[in-house]
Order: sequence, then structure tokens, then C-alpha cells
Amino acid sequence: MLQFYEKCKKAVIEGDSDLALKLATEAIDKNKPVLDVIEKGFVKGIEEVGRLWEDGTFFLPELVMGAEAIKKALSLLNPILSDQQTKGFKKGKVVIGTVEGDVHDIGKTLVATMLSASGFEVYDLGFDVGVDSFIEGADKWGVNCIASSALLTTTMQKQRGIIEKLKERGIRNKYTVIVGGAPCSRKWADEIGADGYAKDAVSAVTLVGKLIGGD
Ligand code: B12
Repeated sequence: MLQFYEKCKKAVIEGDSDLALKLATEAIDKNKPVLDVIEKGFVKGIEEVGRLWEDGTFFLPELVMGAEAIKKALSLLNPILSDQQTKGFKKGKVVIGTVEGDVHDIGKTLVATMLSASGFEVYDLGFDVGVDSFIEGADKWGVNCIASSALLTTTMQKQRGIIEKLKERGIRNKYTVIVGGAPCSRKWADEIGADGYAKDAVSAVTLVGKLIGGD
């Protein structure tokens, strides 16, 4: 199995979308554990791409190709992931999105998938979502939780913006607000007055379960 994860990782590092898609298909056909294939294979690949980009080995085209490869694989694997999980009664409603000015949506989509697979009703606003849109969505769908993702140190300020706007409107207590994304931390969540932070999709499910799901 380790060798298979390595192949998935390599396909993303090499930006080979066709191979990524082929491996995702093979994982489904051979009934491999989808969450592990994603996290121990494809996600490890995009993390390595990020590292190689940071140290100057890769340039933007390689970063984009790596992202395209993992997105291709996830377009097949995410729906399967939802089906593999047990679906019970709806535990609560969550609106999620990547903040304004930020197009990174791979991790956010994974969190959204895992939450809905775990029984939450999830409204995914996509990426580059303005503060007002989060709040309008929360209001429209009557959610319990507002979840935002930010991958850039610049855009993470918008997570603070969501909380400030809720306070300004006098509705901060109406919603549980959680944050995530690579530059975020428990400390960041505390600093901006969020109710929670989780480092990955699996712990996001545990967190939301604790905060709104009655777990
Ligand atoms: C893929 C990628 C891209 C792709 C994004 C494609 C897409 N559709 O998402 C593309 C090529 C478009 C891109 C563009 C850019 N990128 Co980029 N990118 C990355 C990379 C390599 C991987 C991100 C990723 O998908 N990781 C995999 C997922 C699964 O992990 P994740 O996103 O962290 O999500 C997990 C957790 O964080 C958590 N989580 C995520 N969201 C949430 C939300 C909640 C509520 C919770 C609870 C948890 C949670 O759960 C997720 C699943 O486990 C990172 C490097 C890195 N290591 O993060 C750089 C990185 C984020 N990018 C970076 C930069 C600088 C850029 C650009 C500015 C580059 C440029 N010069 O144009 C642009 C910005 C464009 C913009 N305006 O947004 C920097 C940011 C530096 C910084 N300090 O701000 C990074 C860190 C690279 C680096 N090492 O320097 N990028």
C-alpha cells in the first residue's frame, strides 16, 4: 500500500493529471481506503510541491500543475469519500468557504466533504468569498456554524473580518465560528475570538461535532 501512496504523491509532484486520475480510478476499483489515499498519497504530493516551490526548485507553472493533478484525483475521490462514510441524521448546518482574495480551495473542499460525509448539512460557498457573503449565507440557510479557510498570511485577516462584522451587527453569539488553513493555529483562533480551529479535515469533523453536533 505504501508504494501506491508513493505513486499518488509522485503524480502530484510531477504535475501529471492523467496519472493522478488513473491512480484515483485504480484506488476506487481496488477498494482502497479513500481517505488514506488522499491524505497519505495525493496531499503529501501537494505539500512537497509547496516545499519545492518555497525553496525555489519549482516555479508557478509547477505549482499550478501539481494543484491541477490533485484536483483531478479529488474530483473522483471526494464523492466516494462521502459515500463511504455512514450517513445518519443531520447533526447541524455549516456554511464554509475560502476567504476573499484567496483561491486555495483544495483543503476547504476536503473539509466540506468530510463534514457532509459525517452527517452535517454543508453549504460550500467556494473560494474568494467576501465577509458579507459568509454572513448572508449563514442567515439564508440558518446555519449553526460559519467555517472559513485561508491559506495566505495576508488573506487570513478576513477571518478576523467575519467575526468583527458579526459583532458589528450584534449577531456574534448566533453562530459558532471556526477557522482553518495552513497559516492558522489555535493561537490565531484565540486572537481573533473564533470558537475553534482544526488542523486538518478529520479534526475539523471532531471539532464541529463537539461544538455543534452534540458529540
Ligand atoms: C496548491 C497551492 C496553490 C494552488 C491552489 C489551487 C487550489 N485550487 O486550491 C495555486 C497554484 C492556484 C496557488 C496560488 C498561489 N499560492 Co499557493 N499554494 C499551494 C500549496 C502548494 C498547497 C495548498 C494545498 O492545497 N494543500 C493541501 C490541502 C489538503 O491542505 P490545506 O489547504 O492546508 O487544508 C487542510 C488544513 O489546512 C485544514 N483546513 C483547510 N481549510 C480549513 C477550514 C477550516 C474551517 C478548518 C477547520 C480546517 C481547514 O484541513 C485541510 C485538509 O486536511 C501551498 C503550500 C502548503 N504547504 O500549504 C501553497 C501556498 C499556500 N501558496 C502560496 C502562495 C504565495 C501562492 C500565490 C500568492 C503564488 C503567486 N505568486 O501567485 C498564489 C495565490 C493566489 C491567491 N490569490 O489565492 C504560499 C503562501 C505563503 C503565505 N505565507 O502566505 C504557500 C504556503 C506556498 C509557500 N510555501 O510559500 N497555490
